[in-house]
Amino acid sequence: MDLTNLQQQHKRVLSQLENDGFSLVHRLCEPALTEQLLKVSREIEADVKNILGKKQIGIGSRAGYREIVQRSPGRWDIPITPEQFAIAHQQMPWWTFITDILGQDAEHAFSGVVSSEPASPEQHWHIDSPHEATEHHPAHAINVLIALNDLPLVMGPTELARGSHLLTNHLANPTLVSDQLVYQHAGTSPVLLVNGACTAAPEYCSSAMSAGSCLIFDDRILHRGMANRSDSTRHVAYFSYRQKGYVPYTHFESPRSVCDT
Ligand SMILES: O=C(O)CCC(=O)C(=O)O
Repeated sequence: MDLTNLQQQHKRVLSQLENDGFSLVHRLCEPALTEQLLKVSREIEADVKNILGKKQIGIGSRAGYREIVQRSPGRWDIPITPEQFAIAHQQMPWWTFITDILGQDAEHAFSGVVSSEPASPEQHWHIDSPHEATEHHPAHAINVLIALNDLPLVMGPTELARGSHLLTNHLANPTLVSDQLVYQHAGTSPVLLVNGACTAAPEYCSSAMSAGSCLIFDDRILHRGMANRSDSTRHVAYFSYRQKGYVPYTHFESPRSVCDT
């Protein structure tokens, strides 16, 4: 891509993130980077699941372990550090989006892989962190999801509710309950955000992703992983960044380790 196209793409991504709450950037990662993320993800996932063995694991952050959380049935979240992935954020193709939104001093919050097994159902709609103030502020945290394989609709890519980051503010809308937005709750949906108002509910958006494509989104947007109706496991790596000083608190809440006896 030449410089002008790159600059236009950059502006488009920033504007979509502000207005829609997300942007899908096709093939942002080179194949070598995508393969490296997939290789490390597979190795660490195999090790963790091997140690987990037949230990009990429920659904959600509090019912999991430090090394693995089952986000919804058959959907496994395994934290992997940048060091384990052998990457430096500053060299990642998404890094300038992160610093333009969160500031030059943006910090890494979490990273890892989410793998959804064949037949894993769709998740309930949720946000990853709640608004922090009554008035709308720019994003305090941004997620980057990277498709590690080609991800057709049948494998269940992430679905988002366009513009819902502007509507999930429980401090401005007393009908919303923060915990029901953050923790997956059957009653949460895009329609709930406009209950009683004359505006249309946010549009549901999901797209097939080719390997290396990145879905970048505001932590406060309503989203969910879709059902995997294929016969292969779906792997997406994620990197989550926060504004300096913002402390996320709901992602990995269990103090226990798979290594505990
Ligand atoms: O699997 C996905 O596509 C999204 C997963 C997710 O949002 C979550 O588990 O919190």
